[in-house]
Amino acid sequence: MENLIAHPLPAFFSSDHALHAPPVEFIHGKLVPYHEMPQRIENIRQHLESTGLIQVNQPSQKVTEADLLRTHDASMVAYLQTMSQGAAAAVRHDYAGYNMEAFATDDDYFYASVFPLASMSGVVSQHMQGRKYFAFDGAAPLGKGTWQAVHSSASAAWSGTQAILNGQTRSAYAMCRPPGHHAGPNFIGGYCYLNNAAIAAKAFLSLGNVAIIDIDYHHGNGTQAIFWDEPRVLFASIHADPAQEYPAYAGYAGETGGPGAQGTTLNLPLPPGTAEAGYLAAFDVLLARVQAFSPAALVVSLGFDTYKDDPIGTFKLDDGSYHKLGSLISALNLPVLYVQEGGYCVDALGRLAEAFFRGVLDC
Ligand code: Q9C
Ligand code: ZN
Repeated sequence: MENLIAHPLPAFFSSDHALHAPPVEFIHGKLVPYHEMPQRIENIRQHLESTGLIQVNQPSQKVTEADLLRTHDASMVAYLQTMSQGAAAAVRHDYAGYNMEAFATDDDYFYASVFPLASMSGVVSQHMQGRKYFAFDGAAPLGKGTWQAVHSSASAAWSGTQAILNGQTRSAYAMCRPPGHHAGPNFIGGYCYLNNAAIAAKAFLSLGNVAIIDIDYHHGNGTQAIFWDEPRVLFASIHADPAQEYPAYAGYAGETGGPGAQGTTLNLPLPPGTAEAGYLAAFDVLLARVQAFSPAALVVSLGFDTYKDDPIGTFKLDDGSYHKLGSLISALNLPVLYVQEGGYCVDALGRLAEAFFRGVLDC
């Protein structure tokens, strides 16, 4: 089947992502190759370009520090920059106060080493000489190219947002790598450093209320935290039950928003192993809530780690499921920024993205 697409979807992609390529992560007691690898987004780009479904642009604008600071604390942004510089300079001992140790591999990345408990905080801050710690897990190591890669990833989301706000397009695809939805106001983790979807949603507030649909396998704890007390942003997520899956501490159905924003967080956790029927039933609930919220714009945190062969997810979606999800979202008839999050069955990602965007574009 060879369809000519009259209006390819504008997509934003930076080759800077490849500057961030941690060698390993620690899962289930073993060091394994880092799942969030450069080939992920390269496969998606190459495959979608060959189908003609998207038109790839370099980010037209860099997101400014001022715009990053609408989403993240200044101390955290400075920390990302400092740690990348430190990795380049190879002065390890200086960074113990940030709770980061270099891991001895041929590629030098800092990995978080201790996860301080709330009850330890007095002791910790003294030993850290007033520095703050920012990593909530060991899955977001920092190397010399990390800052440039995450800044360019956020800039892809930013450029897509601006293209929509400028009226150049109604929808766009931010081909973000690294992903962002586990990064919060002042924390990193789960392969995420800057919250690309949140940065976009903040900018869309100039249009009115904004809804974020998060369909990554994992709960978007970072996005939820950023908008916890923001009544103008609905955060609606379907994900594996955090009682049994990462990130464990957030994503429960009882989390519905802060005192100033009751009912603007919707968590629909599903059991591990959920297949298409169960997923789509939850998606109906999510769509009804989005429609009731009447947003002016939509941000989709798009993960393909719900795929049946994903190496770290357990859901059982297939190509047809993604086509349906794309159609259902498109039928909302809203301006949409699609933001790439997870998905680790690397060889299938191009095909899954094709199925999803054929659903979106109805072709
Ligand atoms: N025992 C995204 O899909 N797993 N992130 C860490 C630690 C981290 C997934 C396991 C999974 C993060 C964007
Ligand atoms: Zn995920």
